[in-house]
Parts: sequence; C-alpha cells; structure tokens
Amino acid sequence: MNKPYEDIQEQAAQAAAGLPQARLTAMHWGVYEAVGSGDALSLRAFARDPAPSPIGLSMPDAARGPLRVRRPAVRQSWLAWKEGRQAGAARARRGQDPFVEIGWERALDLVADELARVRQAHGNASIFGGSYGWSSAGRFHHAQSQVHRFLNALGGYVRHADSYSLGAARVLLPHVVAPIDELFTIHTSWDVMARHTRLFVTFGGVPAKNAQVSSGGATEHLVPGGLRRMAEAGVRFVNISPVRDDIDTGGEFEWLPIRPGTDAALLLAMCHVLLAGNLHDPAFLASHCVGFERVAAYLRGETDGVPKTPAWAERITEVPAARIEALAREMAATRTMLNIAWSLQRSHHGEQPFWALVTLAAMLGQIGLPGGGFGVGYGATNMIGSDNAKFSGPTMPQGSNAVADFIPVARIADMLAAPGTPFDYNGKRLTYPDIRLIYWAGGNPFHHHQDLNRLLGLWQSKPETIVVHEQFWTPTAKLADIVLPATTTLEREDIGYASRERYMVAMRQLLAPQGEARDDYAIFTDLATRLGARETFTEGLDARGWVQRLYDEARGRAAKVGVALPGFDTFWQQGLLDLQQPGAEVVMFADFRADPAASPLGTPSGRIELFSERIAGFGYADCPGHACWMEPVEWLGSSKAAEHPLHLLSDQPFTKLHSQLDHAACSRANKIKGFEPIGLSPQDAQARGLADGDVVRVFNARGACLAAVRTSAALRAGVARLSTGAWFDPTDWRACGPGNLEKHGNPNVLSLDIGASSLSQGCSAQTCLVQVERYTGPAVVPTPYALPTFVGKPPDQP
Ligand SMILES: Nc1nc2c(c(=O)[nH]1)N[C@H]1C(S)=C(S)[C@@H](COP(=O)(O)OP(=O)(O)OC[C@H]3O[C@@H](n4cnc5c(=O)[nH]c(N)nc54)[C@H](O)[C@@H]3O)O[C@H]1N2
Ligand SMILES: Nc1nc2c(c(=O)[nH]1)N[C@H]1C(S)=C(S)[C@@H](COP(=O)(O)OP(=O)(O)OC[C@H]3O[C@@H](n4cnc5c(=O)[nH]c(N)nc54)[C@H](O)[C@@H]3O)O[C@H]1N2
Ligand SMILES: [Mo]
Repeated sequence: MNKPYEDIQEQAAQAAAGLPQARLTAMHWGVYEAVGSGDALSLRAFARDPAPSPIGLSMPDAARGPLRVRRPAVRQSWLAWKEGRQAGAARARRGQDPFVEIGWERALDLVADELARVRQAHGNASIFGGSYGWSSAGRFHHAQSQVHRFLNALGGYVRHADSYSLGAARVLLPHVVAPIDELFTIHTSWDVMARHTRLFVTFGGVPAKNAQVSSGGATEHLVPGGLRRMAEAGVRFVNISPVRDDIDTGGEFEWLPIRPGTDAALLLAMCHVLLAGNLHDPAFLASHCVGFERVAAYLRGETDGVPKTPAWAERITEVPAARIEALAREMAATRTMLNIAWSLQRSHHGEQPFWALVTLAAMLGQIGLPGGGFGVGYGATNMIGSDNAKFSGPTMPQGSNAVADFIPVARIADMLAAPGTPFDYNGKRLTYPDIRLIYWAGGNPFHHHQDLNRLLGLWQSKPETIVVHEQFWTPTAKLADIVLPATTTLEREDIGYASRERYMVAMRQLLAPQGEARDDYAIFTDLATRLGARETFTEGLDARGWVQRLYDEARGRAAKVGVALPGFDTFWQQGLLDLQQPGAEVVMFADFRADPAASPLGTPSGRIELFSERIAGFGYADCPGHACWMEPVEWLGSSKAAEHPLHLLSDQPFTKLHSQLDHAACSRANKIKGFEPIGLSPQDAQARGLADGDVVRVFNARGACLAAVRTSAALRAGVARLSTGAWFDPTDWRACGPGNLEKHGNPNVLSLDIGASSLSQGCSAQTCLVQVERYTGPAVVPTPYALPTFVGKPPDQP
C-alpha cells in the first residue's frame, strides 16, 4: 500500500466523529474538511468517511501550484491570423507555438468574435461542443453542463452521445433489460448481499481503487466495508479476471486468470452447462424473458455448427473446462450474484459479455431475488450497491439544442477525418458533420481518446479554432488556440451530490481564485452578453442564485418520492445533509420479478430480451440478435499476437481520477523515475531480461511509449497493465505518426480507435496488443508537466 493511503487511514481513525462544523468541500473522490486558509489551506479526511481517499488531499497544492493556467492565453500564429497579420493560423503549429498572454476583455472579444464568425460562415452545426469529460464535483459549476447550456443559448452545437465509460453497454442494455442509468441506482445493496448471497462471481473484480470515486462526489466510501461484511457472512468469491488484485474481500477468494477480451465465451459456456444439464429455470425464462429458444439453438451449435461447450471455451479463454463446468453447477445450486466490470465493454464487441452475463443470470432464474441475479459494475464507482435515498439531485438545465447532428462520443477522430461520411449507430444511418470550431471545458481528450497519434494529426489539421477552458496546463490546453483559465472547486461555492450517496454537501469557497482564473459560468456569462444571449444563458441569476435554485428544484423532486430536505438556508448553514435510509432493502428487479405485467421493463416486450428482434432487425454483422462470441480484432488468440504478444490493459489509475491531479503528490509518489509504472508478470519480465525499475519501450503499429517496469504476481502471463492518466508527453508535438515516442507512459498512444460495433460505436480501448522491450535509446527525462512557452517570458525549467 502506498504511503498516501496509509496516512489517510490514520488521519481518519484520529478524526473526531460528530457533525463537522468545519468548512467542507466535495470532490469526485470524497468529502474533505478545510484546515487553515489562503496559502496555509490544507485538507483533511472527512470524519464520517470510513475509507477516505487520499487523492483529494493534493488539491490545495495543485490549485496554488505552478501548473495553473493563470491568465488567458492565445497561440501566437492563431492571434496573428485573427488580427490579419498572417494569412493562415498555422494549425499544424498547435502544441509548438508559444502563447501570448492577454487580458480578459480582449480574450473574451476574440472568442465571441470567432464564435460569431464561424456561426455566420458555416452554421452552428460546424461547432463541436461535445466537450466530454468529468469536470469537477459540484452540480452547478459542472463544466460540461455549462458549455452545453452556453452553446444551446447561441443556437446549438454538435453534441456527443454516450460516454467513454459505457459506450457499448449504454446502447445495448435498454434494448435488453433497462437503461444503465436506471440500473445503477437499483443495484442490490451490500447488506442484502451479505445476508442472502452465497456465491459472488465477478468478471473484472470489484476494484476498491475505482470505488474511490462517484461522479459528482463520493461521500461515504462503501465498497471496502460492503465486501468485508459479505466475506464475514461466509459469501464465497470467485474473481474471473486477467489480474488478481482487483478485489479485496479481506479473506480468501478464487482467481480464474482469464485471457482478456474472452469473457463472452466463458459466460456462454456456462450457459451451455446449464442447458445441457437441465439446470436452467424454464419457468423464469418463460414468464420474464423472451427469445431463449434462439439463444439455446446457438448454444447447442445449431446455428453455426459449434456447440458452446466448456472445452470450446477453454481453448478461447484458457480457463480449464472442468472448472467452467463445475462453477456453472455451483451457481445453479446456490444463491449467486454475478458481476461485471465496465472495462469489459470498453472493447471490440464489448456488448457481448454484458449480454451474455444477463443471459446467464436469466437462465439461473435468480433475477429479482434477494442476493441473486446480476450487477453491472459493483466497484466501478462508489454509489453502486448503496441503499441511501434515491432521487434526482441538483442538475444544471442545459436548454435545448437546435442542431440535430451528434456523434457517439468516441468517434471524434473519425468525425474529423471524414466529414460527410455516413456511419451506423443504434439502428440509424448518420453522417459525420464538418467541424470548424471545437469548444472544450472540463475534459481532456489527449487523456481520454484512443490512438492519440492519429488524433494529434487530425486535431492539428482540421478545426480552424480550438477554445479550451482549463485549470491546468494539460496537453489539451497546450494544443488549443485560446486557453481561458478556470477556477477549481476550492475557489467557488457549489453543491456536492451524487445519486445514492449518503451526504449532500454545501461546498464552501476555501481559496481566492488563483491568478486571473474565473468560473466557467462567469466566462460564459460574459461571452453570452457579447453575443446577445445573456438572458437566455443566465436567466438573471448569479452563481449563488443558481446554487439555490438547483437545490430548491431537487428538494421538490425529493419530496415527491418521500425524501424531506430542509430549506436552502438550513442546508447551507448546516453544511451537510444525511440521506441514509435506515432499514432500506434494495433488491434489483424485485417488483418486476413479483409481477412482470404490473412492473414491465422498458424493453419492446417489457421483458428481458435474450434475443432482441430490434437489434436483429438492424442487420449488423458485428452485433447480431443475441449474445454470442466473436473474435476481437486483437487478442492473445489471434495471429497478431506473434508480433505483439502482450495484451495491454489500460485500467483506471488508483492514485488519481483519469488525468486529474496526475501532477500532484498522490500520483507522483507512484511513478518510477518520473515514468508511469507498467505492470508485467514475473514470467514476462524474466523472458525479456527485465527487472523492477527498468525503463521499457511499449509499442505496436500505432505508437510507442516509455514506462518503468513493476513486476506483479497479480498479473497473468501475457498481460501488461499500464493505467491511464499519465499526461501525454510526445517527443515531438508535430503529428509525426507512430514513431513519435511518448516519454511518460500514456497508454492511449497504443490503444485502438475503432467502434465496439456498428450498434454502439463505443470506445475499444481495452482491445490492444503490444510488445515490451528494454529501452536502449538516448537517455530520456519525462517532461509532462513542462509549461508551454510564452512570448516575452523565459521558458519553464521543468
Ligand atoms: N486507454 C484508455 N482510455 C480511457 C479509458 C480506459 O479505460 N482506457 N477510460 C475512459 C473513461 S471511462 C473516461 S470517463 C475518460 C475520462 O476522460 P476525461 O473525463 O476527459 O478525463 P479527466 O482527466 O477527468 O479530464 C477532466 C479535465 O477537466 C478539467 N477540469 C476539472 N474541473 C474543471 C472545471 O471546473 N472547469 C474546467 N474548465 N475544467 C475542469 C481537469 O483539469 C481535467 O483536465 O477516459 C477514457 N479513456
Ligand atoms: N481511482 C479511480 N477510480 C475511478 C476512475 C479513475 O480514473 N480513478 N475512473 C472512474 C470511471 S470514469 C469509470 S468509467 C470507472 C471504470 O471502471 P472499470 O471500467 O470497471 O475499471 P477498470 O479499472 O478499467 O477495469 C476494472 C478491472 O477489469 C479488469 N479487466 C480488464 N479487461 C478485462 C477482461 O477482458 N476480462 C475481465 N474479466 N476483466 C478485465 C481489469 O484488470 C481491471 O482490474 O472507474 C471509475 N473509478
Ligand atoms: Mo469513465
């Protein structure tokens, strides 16, 4: 365990219980109490959190630190073009040009003028305002919502659909069972599982590292305690995962080290065992599901000549056939909860493991019974499995978008590459729009997107203008034309809330805005004023007015479902609302099970669709009408593994949230000589003559990066783990293709940028083969946190 993690456990143990009168703030990874102020401000663990995360403790240092964007900045060639001093904006110089720092008035004039020009010349459908990204906790200042509302007030923008988190599953699940946002809030709770579940089988663990966060603010960390209570109650755990250490029950568990990307085959083989052994539940399948016969024919091999037996699955998954057979029988004999990590659907054909999981759970017939059925993401964020009050919390209204065009979020590079080209998505035939201006606030595409060398080339050649609001000089900020400095959560007031979290938090302003940073809301208000949309954007309210309005609206919605919240003044004065519901019993689909006619699902049939006529009707070769196994384009069983024999898992980092705070203490304590660690099994390290701390080149045909070896017996052979979030640090900011060595350890120079399928077009980051070798080139020092150069200022010394 890392030092920051030991320290915060101790701090929490020492912290006094009782309602803190303290000034609180909320971040995605937790609530923190303020100590001191100004330059002496620090944070400490929230006394009521049993398992606080150290990630947020770095926030005051980061907020005051050297990487803040302190003044509005414009890229030199872009400014020369805009001012008529130069014919073009030299877009290819994005990332290389120095910036010119300018005053706010001038910066806002430039942005407003450029928005007006692009709208007039090319229409609102040439503005990409998808602006995907997690932003910060705080329901009002949520940057992505702010951009959307602002651009809607101007007549609309090209938006994105779905998320990087859940591309494939988000599109699939409404056809099959229920929308994923609905599923999140109805997961069977930890306490119910401790009492009723006997066997918990998970694909991809229940990673407590990931449950450090909830989007909007984790408040009481539940997952470590939930797992322990289950283990103490005698629940048996089986973790099917390429890595062993993505679950910690406090006790023993069985690990089945599966080949990455093959879970659908394993699940289908377990379905086959149930079918062949007559261990499935025909009554449940008849009363609550549709299409089982079509799946059964596939399992028996009637449709493709291949029975989906355990022996068949062993060849694909490398999990022994005898164990597959026995485990399926154990499931049928006892109360079993199945779980799946979201990472499994962030892959080519990523719909299939999710659909197969629902199919297996339906055949077991325990859906809707306490402790049985399935979960889609225990451990993916803190709130899943929580039984705190459920209501729709404070949300910034985004207005309505007059532009119909959108892209599935992970298709941004395809959009830039091929405007006017048609593509498939969820039964529709859509066309990529022609984008001239990109507007981003609250996201980091040079963190989140796949195949970054490809994105870099398109980013530098296609859009005429790129505007970014940022707190820090991230790679995306460095690659923008205009960068406007945004405040952090510490510098503003807001409400911390996430669905099913225990507390709602009055977030205090704890620091004065640093440098000339302004709230995104204030920036958009001034731009809207210049563009004649002030009233539409602000509705006459200032930030405090909005915070109160969002609270009052949520209070009304809460009252409708029987949750009584006090008036705003009481909330604000108290600082914290406790939303625990003593005695709550959350059992997913209990009502549907009890009476499927009275409580139907939202699927076309109202039942669980093991075969979907609707999806089959789309006619996609890469996503037929029922769960099936299809080879991904890259996996350890493919011929491509001869050249690139390691499957690269780019999982979520335990020391930060995505790229946020990569530059801060908790994340930096985990680096080796400034490089991101890459996990290798002892066998794979030995076969390459590598030892801990060695610097390696990780490469495939898409790109190459450096990283430092950290061997781990928790990894199966053939699998490498390079967590996401290391700031993109190319040798050359010019788009010079896969030879451009990334010096820090960003896995997205290696990952694959294709849609999961024609159905979802979800991100396929986990489908990725690489090779690893000792780095023997000239000595390299990573420089991810170097500032850009500024005209008239000495260059930064990293
Ligand atoms: N290879 C690989 N890639 C992945 C994944 C993977 O598993 N493997 N996972 C994917 C997933 S699930 C996700 S969700 C994405 C995450 O991708 P992102 O959500 O884009 O990542 P973040 O690092 O959270 O970026 C948020 C940015 O917003 C800035 N920010 C924070 N608060 C504010 C604010 O108030 N105002 C403004 N203007 N800016 C703010 C932060 O400084 C930061 O730069 O990554 C995806 N990428
Ligand atoms: N600390 C921290 N927590 C986070 C985040 C973060 O950045 N930092 N990000 C948040 C976000 S936005 C999201 S979307 C969630 C994501 O939650 P997930 O997508 O579930 O998270 P991952 O860590 O990518 O993967 C979970 C586990 O799945 C395993 N796995 C990968 N591929 C396979 C496979 O093919 N088969 C099997 N059986 N297992 C596999 C990985 O080894 C890993 O241990 O996490 C959230 N939580
Ligand atoms: Mo995510």
